[in-house]
Amino acid sequence: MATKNIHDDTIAAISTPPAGEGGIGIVRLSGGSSLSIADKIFQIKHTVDSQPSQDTHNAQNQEFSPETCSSPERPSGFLSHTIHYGWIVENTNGSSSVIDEVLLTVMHAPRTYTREHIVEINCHGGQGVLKKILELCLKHGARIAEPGEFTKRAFMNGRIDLSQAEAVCDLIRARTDKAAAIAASRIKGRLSQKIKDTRNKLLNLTADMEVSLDYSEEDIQFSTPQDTLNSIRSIRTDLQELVEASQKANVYTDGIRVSIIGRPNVGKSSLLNSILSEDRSIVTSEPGTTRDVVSETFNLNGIPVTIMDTAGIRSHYSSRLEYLSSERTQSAIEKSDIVLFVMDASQGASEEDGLVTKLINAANTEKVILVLNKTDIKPVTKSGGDIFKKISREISADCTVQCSALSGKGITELENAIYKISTCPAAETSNPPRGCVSTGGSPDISSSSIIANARQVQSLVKAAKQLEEALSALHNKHAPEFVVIYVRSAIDCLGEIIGETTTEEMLDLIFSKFCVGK
Ligand SMILES: Nc1nc2c(ncn2[C@@H]2O[C@H](COP(=O)(O)OP(=O)(O)OP(=O)(O)O)[C@@H](O)[C@H]2O)c(=O)[nH]1
Ligand SMILES: [Mg+2]
Repeated sequence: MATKNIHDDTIAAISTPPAGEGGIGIVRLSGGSSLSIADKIFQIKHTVDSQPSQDTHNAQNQEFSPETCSSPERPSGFLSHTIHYGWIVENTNGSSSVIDEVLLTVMHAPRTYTREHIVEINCHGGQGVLKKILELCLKHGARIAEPGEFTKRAFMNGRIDLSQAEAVCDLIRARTDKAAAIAASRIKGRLSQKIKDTRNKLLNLTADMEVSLDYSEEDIQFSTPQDTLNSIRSIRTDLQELVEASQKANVYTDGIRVSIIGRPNVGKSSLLNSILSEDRSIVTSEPGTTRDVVSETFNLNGIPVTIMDTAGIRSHYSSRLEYLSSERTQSAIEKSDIVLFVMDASQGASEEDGLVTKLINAANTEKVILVLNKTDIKPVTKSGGDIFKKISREISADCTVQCSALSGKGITELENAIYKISTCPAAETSNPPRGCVSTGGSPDISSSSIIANARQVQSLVKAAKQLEEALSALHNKHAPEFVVIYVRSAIDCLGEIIGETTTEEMLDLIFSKFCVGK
């Protein structure tokens, strides 16, 4: 069954992870020639003992057409949405050799992921087999798929809109259950529906305003300026609430980066190991053990946290290696959403701690936690506490946590502090820093939540801003034509979210982030 949407070229890719071994691997074909390509490489197996026939070359040169569909032995003759057991064979010079024993699924357009004919070959999961089967598909006329091209076709063929397509990528990339729940809600189309409804309301509003403009001479009033103002205000508030809820939730999808900074030997690597409950970074009693950035990602109540242990900050470099290490530490600070400034509570402040303070202030770091480590050796005294309080003020620390990386005391409090700061109120900005989200507290995330991703939030913010302009034009009694221009612009911004008004470059950028085979 062909539809006008089927692309002329058929694409193929390995849809399972591109490295390593797995029990099963999948090669996927999509496009008008999927079935005829499958005809040339698949041989059905009727019994467990049967071997592939040596005479498959007759089937080879036949293109897929309704006439060749009739054979129940060949993929082009299989019923749609059926799965078949057989061999993948390679025919060369009249003889055939077996590549793998497989299950082949046939799905006819348009009831497929891409709305094109799809063939999926479930083979064994070794890279050698997968690459060989892909190579055979290419040899018989398929072209290698670009990243995200199957999903791009689903979008281009109208099966899903852009926000749902992006959600597929977000779901694959989700590192925690909460991130997965957010992506799942977008795949279901809840965000799309909300955006479509809001756009429709604005379209009706502009239609109303334009008609009243056309009949302005005739004293027919379709909606009063006050009605228009109320409607725009309510939609703008709605969009702002969506922006806020999304910013609050996106820390669960985007994650945060936390760096551990301090002078040598204060226990930075010990802290990393204690947080990860793993012997990840080398710890010795010699100052200067860590030379490079050691990073790892862990799940903090649903937030993917990438934590970075760094080389200690020194006042002098005695080697080029130490200098290069310090450059990496600085770059880690700059990449961080939260900095953990670690000090040795048993020793108090030193000249090098002052350098760390300067570095943190120079980097204009958003969030800092002062960590007073080694409290098992000596608890923080009143006079020591005053020094630490002064430092805390100097770096505008969000909080101070006392702990012992050695005994584990205070580590849970430190994790709680990181979590709390990650979900803290953000400054009102159109492009908030990663990891800093809005209006405090853990958001209630489920597959029914409506949450926009960072790109979509930008479009929502732009739309809300245009509505703001429309409101001020109405307030200032500007000509209705101006109001219409702003509202139309807001409609376009919302269109970017679902792909109604998205440019080709935007689409290329969005789909380039996908993995190959999806
Ligand atoms: N008593 C005690 N010792 C600690 C604690 N944390 C770290 N240490 C010890 O302090 C020494 C240095 O620890 P590291 O974790 O390597 O310190 P670092 O800050 O990573 O050091 P560099 O990589 O050299 O900058 C080691 O002997 C640790 O066992 C702690 O909480 N209490
Ligand atoms: Mg270290």
